[in-house]
Amino acid sequence: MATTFAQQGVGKHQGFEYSRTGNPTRNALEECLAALEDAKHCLAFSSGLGAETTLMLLLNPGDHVVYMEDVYGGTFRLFDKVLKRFGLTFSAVDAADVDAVEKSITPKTRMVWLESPTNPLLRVVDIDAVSEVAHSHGAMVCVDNTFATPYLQQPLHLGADVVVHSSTKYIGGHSDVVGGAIMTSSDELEKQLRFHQNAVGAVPSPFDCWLLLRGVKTLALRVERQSMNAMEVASALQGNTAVKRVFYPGLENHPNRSVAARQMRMFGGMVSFELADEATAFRTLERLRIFALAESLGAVESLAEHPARMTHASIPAQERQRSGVGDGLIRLSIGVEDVADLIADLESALS
Ligand code: P1T
Repeated sequence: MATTFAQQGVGKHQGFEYSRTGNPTRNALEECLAALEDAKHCLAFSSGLGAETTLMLLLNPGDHVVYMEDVYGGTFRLFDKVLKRFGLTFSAVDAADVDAVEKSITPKTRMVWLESPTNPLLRVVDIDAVSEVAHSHGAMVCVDNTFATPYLQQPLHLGADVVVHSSTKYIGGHSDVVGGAIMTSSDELEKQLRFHQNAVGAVPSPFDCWLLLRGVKTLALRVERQSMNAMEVASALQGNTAVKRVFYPGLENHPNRSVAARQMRMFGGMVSFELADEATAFRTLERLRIFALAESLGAVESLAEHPARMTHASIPAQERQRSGVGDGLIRLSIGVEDVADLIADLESALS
Protein backbone atom coordinates (compact mmCIF):
# COMPACT_ATOMS: atom_id res chain seq x y z
CA MET A 1 0.00 0.00 0.00
CA ALA A 2 3.05 2.29 0.23
CA THR A 3 2.89 5.59 -1.64
CA THR A 4 6.62 6.25 -1.36
CA PHE A 5 9.83 4.26 -0.98
CA ALA A 6 12.88 5.18 1.11
CA GLN A 7 15.96 5.82 -1.02
CA GLN A 8 19.57 4.95 -0.15
CA GLY A 9 20.90 8.22 -1.54
CA VAL A 10 19.67 10.90 -3.92
CA GLY A 11 18.94 9.08 -7.17
CA LYS A 12 19.83 5.69 -5.58
CA HIS A 13 16.76 3.52 -5.04
CA GLN A 14 15.67 -0.11 -5.29
CA GLY A 15 13.40 0.22 -8.30
CA PHE A 16 10.56 2.22 -6.77
CA GLU A 17 10.34 5.90 -5.84
CA TYR A 18 6.70 6.97 -5.76
CA SER A 19 3.56 4.92 -6.39
CA ARG A 20 2.09 7.02 -9.22
CA THR A 21 5.29 6.22 -11.15
CA GLY A 22 5.49 2.58 -10.10
CA ASN A 23 4.42 0.18 -7.35
CA PRO A 24 5.29 -3.50 -6.80
CA THR A 25 1.65 -4.67 -6.66
CA ARG A 26 0.84 -2.74 -9.83
CA ASN A 27 3.89 -4.32 -11.49
CA ALA A 28 2.59 -7.78 -10.53
CA LEU A 29 -0.81 -7.00 -12.07
CA GLU A 30 0.76 -5.57 -15.22
CA GLU A 31 2.94 -8.68 -15.67
CA CYS A 32 -0.08 -10.93 -15.21
CA LEU A 33 -2.33 -9.04 -17.66
CA ALA A 34 0.45 -8.79 -20.26
CA ALA A 35 0.81 -12.57 -20.10
CA LEU A 36 -2.94 -13.07 -20.57
CA GLU A 37 -2.96 -11.02 -23.80
CA ASP A 38 0.41 -12.53 -24.81
CA ALA A 39 1.70 -8.93 -24.92
CA LYS A 40 5.20 -7.73 -24.13
CA HIS A 41 3.87 -4.87 -22.00
CA CYS A 42 0.83 -3.92 -19.93
CA LEU A 43 0.00 -0.67 -18.15
CA ALA A 44 -2.70 -0.59 -15.48
CA PHE A 45 -5.08 2.33 -14.90
CA SER A 46 -7.71 3.45 -12.42
CA SER A 47 -10.59 2.78 -14.87
CA GLY A 48 -11.22 1.69 -18.43
CA LEU A 49 -11.81 5.31 -19.39
CA GLY A 50 -8.59 6.33 -17.63
CA ALA A 51 -6.77 3.82 -19.87
CA GLU A 52 -8.58 5.09 -22.98
CA THR A 53 -7.86 8.76 -22.18
CA THR A 54 -4.16 8.07 -21.62
CA LEU A 55 -3.96 6.13 -24.88
CA MET A 56 -5.69 8.90 -26.87
CA LEU A 57 -3.23 11.47 -25.48
CA LEU A 58 -0.60 9.86 -27.73
CA LEU A 59 -2.39 11.61 -30.61
CA ASN A 60 -1.98 15.26 -31.61
CA PRO A 61 -4.43 18.00 -32.66
CA GLY A 62 -5.45 17.44 -36.28
CA ASP A 63 -5.13 13.65 -36.09
CA HIS A 64 -8.11 11.62 -37.29
CA VAL A 65 -9.58 8.50 -35.70
CA VAL A 66 -11.89 5.99 -37.38
CA TYR A 67 -13.99 4.09 -34.83
CA MET A 68 -16.57 1.34 -34.76
CA GLU A 69 -19.96 3.07 -34.58
CA ASP A 70 -21.30 0.73 -31.87
CA VAL A 71 -19.04 1.40 -28.87
CA TYR A 72 -19.57 1.84 -25.13
CA GLY A 73 -21.42 5.15 -24.52
CA GLY A 74 -18.58 6.46 -22.33
CA THR A 75 -16.06 5.88 -25.14
CA PHE A 76 -18.29 7.86 -27.50
CA ARG A 77 -18.63 10.63 -24.89
CA LEU A 78 -14.83 10.80 -24.42
CA PHE A 79 -14.33 11.13 -28.19
CA ASP A 80 -17.26 13.43 -28.91
CA LYS A 81 -17.48 15.68 -25.86
CA VAL A 82 -13.87 15.84 -24.68
CA LEU A 83 -11.24 14.98 -27.28
CA LYS A 84 -12.88 16.86 -30.16
CA ARG A 85 -12.29 20.05 -28.12
CA PHE A 86 -8.55 19.31 -28.32
CA GLY A 87 -8.53 19.14 -32.11
CA LEU A 88 -8.88 15.41 -32.76
CA THR A 89 -11.40 14.42 -35.41
CA PHE A 90 -13.48 11.23 -35.48
CA SER A 91 -15.45 9.21 -38.02
CA ALA A 92 -17.88 6.50 -36.93
CA VAL A 93 -18.15 3.53 -39.31
CA ASP A 94 -19.63 0.07 -39.34
CA ALA A 95 -16.27 -1.69 -38.98
CA ALA A 96 -17.91 -5.05 -39.64
CA ASP A 97 -17.73 -3.74 -43.23
CA VAL A 98 -13.99 -3.66 -44.03
CA ASP A 99 -14.56 -1.56 -47.19
CA ALA A 100 -16.34 1.08 -45.09
CA VAL A 101 -13.26 1.31 -42.87
CA GLU A 102 -10.96 1.76 -45.84
CA LYS A 103 -13.20 4.44 -47.39
CA SER A 104 -13.22 6.51 -44.20
CA ILE A 105 -9.42 6.55 -43.82
CA THR A 106 -7.82 9.90 -44.73
CA PRO A 107 -4.15 10.96 -44.89
CA LYS A 108 -4.62 12.23 -41.30
CA THR A 109 -5.93 8.94 -39.89
CA ARG A 110 -3.60 7.77 -37.11
CA MET A 111 -5.84 5.23 -35.39
CA VAL A 112 -8.61 2.73 -36.05
CA TRP A 113 -10.54 2.02 -32.83
CA LEU A 114 -12.46 -1.23 -32.62
CA GLU A 115 -14.67 -2.99 -30.14
CA SER A 116 -15.55 -6.63 -30.82
CA PRO A 117 -18.01 -7.88 -29.82
CA THR A 118 -19.53 -4.41 -29.51
CA ASN A 119 -21.41 -2.85 -26.63
CA PRO A 120 -24.41 -3.27 -26.71
CA LEU A 121 -25.28 -4.84 -30.08
CA LEU A 122 -22.70 -7.65 -30.05
CA ARG A 123 -21.55 -6.87 -33.56
CA VAL A 124 -18.33 -8.63 -34.56
CA VAL A 125 -15.42 -7.07 -36.44
CA ASP A 126 -12.90 -9.09 -38.46
CA ILE A 127 -9.86 -7.73 -36.56
CA ASP A 128 -7.36 -9.39 -38.90
CA ALA A 129 -8.90 -7.88 -42.06
CA VAL A 130 -9.35 -4.38 -40.57
CA SER A 131 -5.78 -4.41 -39.21
CA GLU A 132 -4.43 -5.20 -42.67
CA VAL A 133 -6.32 -2.28 -44.21
CA ALA A 134 -5.40 0.15 -41.40
CA HIS A 135 -1.72 -0.78 -41.53
CA SER A 136 -1.60 -0.36 -45.30
CA HIS A 137 -2.57 3.29 -44.63
CA GLY A 138 -0.12 3.74 -41.73
CA ALA A 139 -2.79 3.79 -38.98
CA MET A 140 -2.49 1.86 -35.72
CA VAL A 141 -5.24 -0.46 -34.58
CA CYS A 142 -6.61 -0.41 -31.06
CA VAL A 143 -9.12 -3.01 -29.85
CA ASP A 144 -11.29 -2.64 -26.76
CA ASN A 145 -11.31 -6.31 -25.74
CA THR A 146 -13.49 -5.85 -22.65
CA PHE A 147 -16.47 -7.92 -23.89
CA ALA A 148 -14.36 -10.77 -25.28
CA THR A 149 -11.75 -11.03 -22.47
CA PRO A 150 -8.20 -12.25 -23.20
CA TYR A 151 -9.44 -15.79 -22.55
CA LEU A 152 -11.75 -15.74 -25.59
CA GLN A 153 -9.85 -13.44 -27.95
CA GLN A 154 -6.31 -12.09 -28.26
CA PRO A 155 -6.38 -9.12 -30.67
CA LEU A 156 -2.58 -8.75 -30.77
CA HIS A 157 -2.49 -12.17 -32.47
CA LEU A 158 -5.03 -10.86 -34.99
CA GLY A 159 -2.89 -7.90 -36.07
CA ALA A 160 -3.92 -5.20 -33.56
CA ASP A 161 -1.23 -2.91 -32.12
CA VAL A 162 -2.91 -2.08 -28.82
CA VAL A 163 -5.53 -3.73 -26.61
CA VAL A 164 -7.60 -1.83 -24.06
CA HIS A 165 -9.67 -3.27 -21.22
CA SER A 166 -12.10 -2.08 -18.66
CA SER A 167 -10.80 -4.51 -16.02
CA THR A 168 -13.84 -3.48 -13.96
CA LYS A 169 -15.64 -6.20 -15.94
CA TYR A 170 -14.53 -9.78 -16.60
CA ILE A 171 -10.93 -9.37 -15.42
CA GLY A 172 -12.08 -8.33 -11.94
CA GLY A 173 -15.21 -10.42 -12.21
CA HIS A 174 -16.88 -9.61 -8.88
CA SER A 175 -18.32 -6.06 -9.20
CA ASP A 176 -15.94 -4.75 -6.53
CA VAL A 177 -13.16 -2.89 -8.34
CA VAL A 178 -12.98 -0.28 -11.11
CA GLY A 179 -9.89 -0.54 -13.31
CA GLY A 180 -8.43 -0.39 -16.79
CA ALA A 181 -5.47 -1.71 -18.76
CA ILE A 182 -3.55 -1.22 -21.99
CA MET A 183 -1.49 -4.00 -23.57
CA THR A 184 0.97 -3.74 -26.45
CA SER A 185 4.05 -5.53 -27.75
CA SER A 186 5.53 -2.34 -29.23
CA ASP A 187 8.48 -1.01 -27.20
CA GLU A 188 8.01 2.45 -28.71
CA LEU A 189 4.31 2.65 -27.76
CA GLU A 190 5.08 1.31 -24.29
CA LYS A 191 7.68 4.03 -23.77
CA GLN A 192 5.20 6.77 -24.71
CA LEU A 193 2.39 5.19 -22.70
CA ARG A 194 4.60 4.73 -19.61
CA PHE A 195 5.51 8.43 -19.77
CA HIS A 196 1.82 9.41 -20.05
CA GLN A 197 0.71 6.95 -17.34
CA ASN A 198 2.94 8.84 -14.91
CA ALA A 199 2.39 12.31 -16.37
CA VAL A 200 -1.42 12.07 -16.47
CA GLY A 201 -1.80 10.00 -13.30
CA ALA A 202 -4.90 7.83 -13.83
CA VAL A 203 -3.28 5.00 -11.88
CA PRO A 204 -4.93 2.26 -9.77
CA SER A 205 -4.38 1.88 -6.04
CA PRO A 206 -2.25 -1.08 -4.89
CA PHE A 207 -5.35 -2.53 -3.19
CA ASP A 208 -7.32 -2.41 -6.45
CA CYS A 209 -4.39 -4.13 -8.22
CA TRP A 210 -4.46 -6.86 -5.57
CA LEU A 211 -8.23 -7.30 -5.97
CA LEU A 212 -7.80 -7.63 -9.73
CA LEU A 213 -5.02 -10.19 -9.28
CA ARG A 214 -7.29 -12.19 -7.01
CA GLY A 215 -10.33 -11.93 -9.31
CA VAL A 216 -8.49 -12.83 -12.50
CA LYS A 217 -7.40 -16.23 -11.16
CA THR A 218 -10.87 -17.60 -12.05
CA LEU A 219 -11.25 -15.78 -15.39
CA ALA A 220 -11.27 -18.96 -17.48
CA LEU A 221 -13.76 -20.76 -15.21
CA ARG A 222 -16.12 -17.82 -15.08
CA VAL A 223 -16.02 -17.00 -18.79
CA GLU A 224 -16.57 -20.60 -19.85
CA ARG A 225 -19.64 -20.88 -17.63
CA GLN A 226 -20.91 -17.43 -18.66
CA SER A 227 -20.50 -18.28 -22.36
CA MET A 228 -22.33 -21.60 -21.96
CA ASN A 229 -25.13 -19.90 -20.00
CA ALA A 230 -25.35 -17.06 -22.54
CA MET A 231 -25.72 -19.49 -25.46
CA GLU A 232 -28.69 -21.15 -23.72
CA VAL A 233 -30.26 -17.84 -22.70
CA ALA A 234 -29.93 -16.48 -26.26
CA SER A 235 -31.57 -19.61 -27.72
CA ALA A 236 -34.42 -19.43 -25.20
CA LEU A 237 -35.02 -15.75 -25.93
CA GLN A 238 -35.08 -16.50 -29.64
CA GLY A 239 -37.96 -18.90 -29.03
CA ASN A 240 -39.98 -16.34 -27.02
CA THR A 241 -42.78 -14.63 -28.97
CA ALA A 242 -42.44 -11.34 -27.00
CA VAL A 243 -38.87 -10.96 -28.30
CA LYS A 244 -38.43 -9.22 -31.66
CA ARG A 245 -34.74 -9.92 -32.10
CA VAL A 246 -31.82 -11.46 -30.20
CA PHE A 247 -28.23 -10.28 -30.58
CA TYR A 248 -25.64 -12.95 -29.76
CA PRO A 249 -22.58 -13.88 -31.88
CA GLY A 250 -23.12 -17.60 -31.21
CA LEU A 251 -26.56 -17.74 -32.85
CA GLU A 252 -26.70 -19.28 -36.32
CA ASN A 253 -28.42 -16.17 -37.72
CA HIS A 254 -25.81 -13.70 -36.42
CA PRO A 255 -24.39 -11.96 -39.52
CA ASN A 256 -20.76 -12.36 -38.38
CA ARG A 257 -20.97 -15.73 -36.66
CA SER A 258 -18.23 -17.24 -38.82
CA VAL A 259 -15.81 -14.39 -38.04
CA ALA A 260 -16.63 -14.74 -34.33
CA ALA A 261 -16.06 -18.51 -34.48
CA ARG A 262 -12.69 -17.94 -36.15
CA GLN A 263 -11.35 -15.30 -33.79
CA MET A 264 -12.99 -16.24 -30.47
CA ARG A 265 -12.72 -19.41 -28.35
CA MET A 266 -16.39 -19.17 -27.28
CA PHE A 267 -19.00 -16.45 -27.90
CA GLY A 268 -18.94 -14.66 -24.55
CA GLY A 269 -21.38 -13.82 -21.79
CA MET A 270 -23.24 -10.80 -23.21
CA VAL A 271 -26.67 -11.04 -24.86
CA SER A 272 -28.97 -8.24 -26.02
CA PHE A 273 -32.56 -8.46 -27.18
CA GLU A 274 -35.22 -6.18 -28.52
CA LEU A 275 -38.77 -5.84 -27.25
CA ALA A 276 -41.71 -3.96 -28.77
CA ASP A 277 -40.98 -0.56 -27.20
CA GLU A 278 -39.51 1.31 -24.24
CA ALA A 279 -42.48 0.76 -21.92
CA THR A 280 -42.34 -3.00 -22.45
CA ALA A 281 -38.57 -2.97 -21.85
CA PHE A 282 -38.96 -0.97 -18.62
CA ARG A 283 -41.72 -3.27 -17.35
CA THR A 284 -39.65 -6.37 -18.12
CA LEU A 285 -36.58 -4.96 -16.36
CA GLU A 286 -38.61 -4.12 -13.27
CA ARG A 287 -40.02 -7.65 -13.08
CA LEU A 288 -36.70 -9.52 -13.22
CA ARG A 289 -35.80 -11.06 -9.86
CA ILE A 290 -32.49 -12.86 -10.34
CA PHE A 291 -31.03 -10.39 -12.85
CA ALA A 292 -30.21 -7.13 -11.03
CA LEU A 293 -31.13 -3.96 -12.91
CA ALA A 294 -27.72 -2.29 -13.03
CA GLU A 295 -25.02 -0.87 -15.28
CA SER A 296 -21.72 -2.72 -15.77
CA LEU A 297 -21.10 -6.33 -16.77
CA GLY A 298 -18.77 -9.28 -16.62
CA ALA A 299 -19.22 -10.27 -12.97
CA VAL A 300 -20.38 -13.55 -11.46
CA GLU A 301 -23.93 -12.22 -10.94
CA SER A 302 -26.31 -11.60 -13.85
CA LEU A 303 -27.24 -8.01 -14.67
CA ALA A 304 -29.81 -6.44 -17.00
CA GLU A 305 -30.00 -2.86 -18.22
CA HIS A 306 -31.56 -0.49 -20.76
CA PRO A 307 -28.73 0.88 -22.96
CA ALA A 308 -30.71 3.81 -24.44
CA ARG A 309 -31.46 5.26 -20.99
CA MET A 310 -28.49 3.95 -19.02
CA THR A 311 -25.05 2.97 -20.41
CA HIS A 312 -25.51 4.68 -23.79
CA ALA A 313 -27.60 7.70 -22.76
CA SER A 314 -24.75 10.07 -23.67
CA ILE A 315 -25.19 9.20 -27.37
CA PRO A 316 -27.71 11.53 -29.08
CA ALA A 317 -30.99 9.72 -29.90
CA GLN A 318 -30.48 10.08 -33.66
CA GLU A 319 -27.01 8.49 -33.61
CA ARG A 320 -28.25 5.73 -31.33
CA GLN A 321 -31.13 4.90 -33.64
CA ARG A 322 -28.79 4.97 -36.64
CA SER A 323 -26.44 2.43 -35.09
CA GLY A 324 -29.44 0.30 -34.03
CA VAL A 325 -29.62 0.91 -30.26
CA GLY A 326 -33.41 1.18 -30.02
CA ASP A 327 -35.69 2.08 -27.11
CA GLY A 328 -36.89 -1.53 -26.77
CA LEU A 329 -33.36 -2.91 -26.37
CA ILE A 330 -32.32 -4.75 -23.18
CA ARG A 331 -28.73 -5.84 -22.51
CA LEU A 332 -27.93 -8.83 -20.32
CA SER A 333 -24.64 -9.67 -18.66
CA ILE A 334 -24.93 -13.37 -17.96
CA GLY A 335 -23.44 -14.62 -14.72
CA VAL A 336 -22.52 -18.03 -13.39
CA GLU A 337 -25.89 -18.91 -11.84
CA ASP A 338 -27.90 -22.03 -12.75
CA VAL A 339 -29.00 -21.33 -16.32
CA ALA A 340 -32.47 -22.81 -15.79
CA ASP A 341 -33.08 -20.18 -13.09
CA LEU A 342 -31.93 -17.39 -15.42
CA ILE A 343 -34.20 -18.55 -18.25
CA ALA A 344 -37.16 -18.97 -15.88
CA ASP A 345 -36.59 -15.42 -14.57
CA LEU A 346 -36.59 -13.98 -18.09
CA GLU A 347 -39.61 -15.99 -19.21
CA SER A 348 -41.59 -15.00 -16.15
CA ALA A 349 -40.77 -11.29 -16.61
CA LEU A 350 -41.61 -11.45 -20.32
CA SER A 351 -44.93 -13.20 -19.76
O1 P1T B 1 -16.18 1.88 -16.54
P1 P1T B 1 -14.71 1.87 -16.93
O2 P1T B 1 -13.89 0.91 -16.16
O3 P1T B 1 -14.13 3.24 -16.98
O4 P1T B 1 -14.66 1.28 -18.43
C1 P1T B 1 -15.22 1.91 -19.53
C2 P1T B 1 -15.59 0.90 -20.57
C3 P1T B 1 -14.74 0.70 -21.64
N1 P1T B 1 -15.02 -0.19 -22.61
C4 P1T B 1 -16.13 -0.94 -22.57
C5 P1T B 1 -16.41 -1.91 -23.68
C6 P1T B 1 -17.03 -0.81 -21.51
O5 P1T B 1 -18.13 -1.58 -21.51
C7 P1T B 1 -16.76 0.14 -20.49
C8 P1T B 1 -17.70 0.35 -19.34
N2 P1T B 1 -18.99 -0.14 -19.57
C9 P1T B 1 -20.04 -0.09 -18.70
C10 P1T B 1 -19.98 0.47 -17.48
C11 P1T B 1 -21.29 -0.72 -19.18
O6 P1T B 1 -22.21 -1.00 -18.39
O7 P1T B 1 -21.38 -0.95 -20.40
